[in-house]
Amino acid sequence: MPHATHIPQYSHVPETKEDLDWADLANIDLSQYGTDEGNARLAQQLIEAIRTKGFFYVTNFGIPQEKVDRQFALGQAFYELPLEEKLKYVLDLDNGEYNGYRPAGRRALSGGPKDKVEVWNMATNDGYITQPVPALLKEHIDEIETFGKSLYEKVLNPLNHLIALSLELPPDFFTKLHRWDTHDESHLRYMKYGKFSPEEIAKLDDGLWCGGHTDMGTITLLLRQPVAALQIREHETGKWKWAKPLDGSLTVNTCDALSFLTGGYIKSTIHRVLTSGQQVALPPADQRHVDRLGLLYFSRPQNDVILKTIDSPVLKRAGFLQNEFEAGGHPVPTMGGQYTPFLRSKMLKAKLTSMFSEFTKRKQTWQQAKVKDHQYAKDGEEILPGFKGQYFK
Ligand SMILES: O=C(O)CCC(=O)C(=O)O
Ligand SMILES: [Fe+2]
Repeated sequence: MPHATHIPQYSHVPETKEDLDWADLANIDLSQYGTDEGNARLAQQLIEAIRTKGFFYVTNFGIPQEKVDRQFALGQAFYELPLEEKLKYVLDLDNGEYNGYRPAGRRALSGGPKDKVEVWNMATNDGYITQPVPALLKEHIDEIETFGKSLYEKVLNPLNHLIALSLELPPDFFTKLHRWDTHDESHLRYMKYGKFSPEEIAKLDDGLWCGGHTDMGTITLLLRQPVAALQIREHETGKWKWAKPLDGSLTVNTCDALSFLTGGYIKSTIHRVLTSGQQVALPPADQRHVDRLGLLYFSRPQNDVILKTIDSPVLKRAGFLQNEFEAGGHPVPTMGGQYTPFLRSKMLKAKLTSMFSEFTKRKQTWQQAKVKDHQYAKDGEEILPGFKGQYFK
């Protein structure tokens, strides 16, 4: 048997000592989950958190920190592979393909420098990672799949259950739209934000690693990230606040599909990631010298889910009866996925892809577009009739 590559341990940088304007987020303590009384209390707390701030913490979710840190270690080892090796896993990014490697430098930031964000997505679409992966990760594929599945079972299923309760729906309403062994576009991600040199920092006009945006699926899970750079825009006040890393927690936000399905009662949360620049904010000085490694799970409903407003007594009472597709009299898309015809002609391929793909693929194509001169060039472009791709400031 070949010798498995040694994966060095990952050590997180210390948290910043700066006193930033932190968001005050609710904590969904899953040790209270499982009894009728506990579930009712958590469901109430959760829907309030979702509707006021859009972000919340989850704690006591039953995955030990060593398992989380092993994933950070694997992510670190992946990013240390030679660039030529990583480039073997680049996809057809221009046509919205997602699961694989996205190199840094696809977009110019305002002021000139190119972005330094690298992304490695692993699809768990039918319960297994089926895409090509480098040998380094192949050796650990069971461990990676088990980790993804544990987030699905221990965090996503309970949260989906609690959201259903808060909307007075059957308890399995949302879990049925997210079966582990059915095709969807959920994925686990290792993400790297490379640091900028002081000279590059001086050139940047705004300090965004990634502009204000919303995510596409149901819920995004962010494993505790000690480098302060994530900011959220509170629904209540419209103010940008820093997300503080809380020990042993996940930072969680709600996304586009959940907003469509609830006619906007649950909003897709706006958030952004700061780098270093003059106009927006400087990241804490004590963390400016490090690369920021991220570990995230993006949960999405199955591809055949139609994104129409669901029938819930709570939504009816509150008057949330139509999403933007329905209100505008537009066709309601499905969550949709990977329609990519095998064609030589790039132009024909792009045209057919855009004609037949539904929500996910269309938004991915918009989001991944190469941008030469400014990162907001695609702001406001129509992705589907009734829905625009937007960057929020
Ligand atoms: O890295 C983070 O803190 C958040 C990343 C993010 O918002 C995204 O990739 O959609
Ligand atoms: Fe995001």
